Amino acid sequence: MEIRRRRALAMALAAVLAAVTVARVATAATSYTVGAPDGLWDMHTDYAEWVAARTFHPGDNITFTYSRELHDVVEVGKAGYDACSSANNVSAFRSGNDVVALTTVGTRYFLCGLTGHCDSGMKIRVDVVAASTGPVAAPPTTSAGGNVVAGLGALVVTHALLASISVW
Ligand SMILES: [Cu+2]
Repeated sequence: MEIRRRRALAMALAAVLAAVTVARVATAATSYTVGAPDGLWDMHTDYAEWVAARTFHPGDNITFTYSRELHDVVEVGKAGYDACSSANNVSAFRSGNDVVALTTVGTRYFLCGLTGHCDSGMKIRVDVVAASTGPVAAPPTTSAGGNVVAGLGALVVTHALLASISVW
């Protein structure tokens, strides 16, 4: 009984370690240059199309690259994004190479604060979603369940043996 328990514990630990390893691989940080490779932070790039082709996870970061004389970057809330208003901005950047960390799950809104630029489409909405763990985490769970079934099977056999012995 004691040996079986230790074995089950070891199997469970192995499953947890495997799951942790998979989770680390799945959450590897990615850096994106906004608009690249076909554009940048400018007046021509279709940002809705750009974000639609990518999936952003916590830990990733996005970099706005542009000429400081021509543009800037203002992070706003949804209302500011919809109205192209930077009046209640969350933060403002104007280095020309601004790295923004996407630390948590949620939606971030950015626009260019120069007059008319946001209205011309220079605005971007970034949805940060949790890294998927479903399909990749499934194998360890299945193997742990298999061990439980095997353990129960051994238990049933042991009981059957004991029963046959007591008959004798
Ligand atoms: Cu601009």
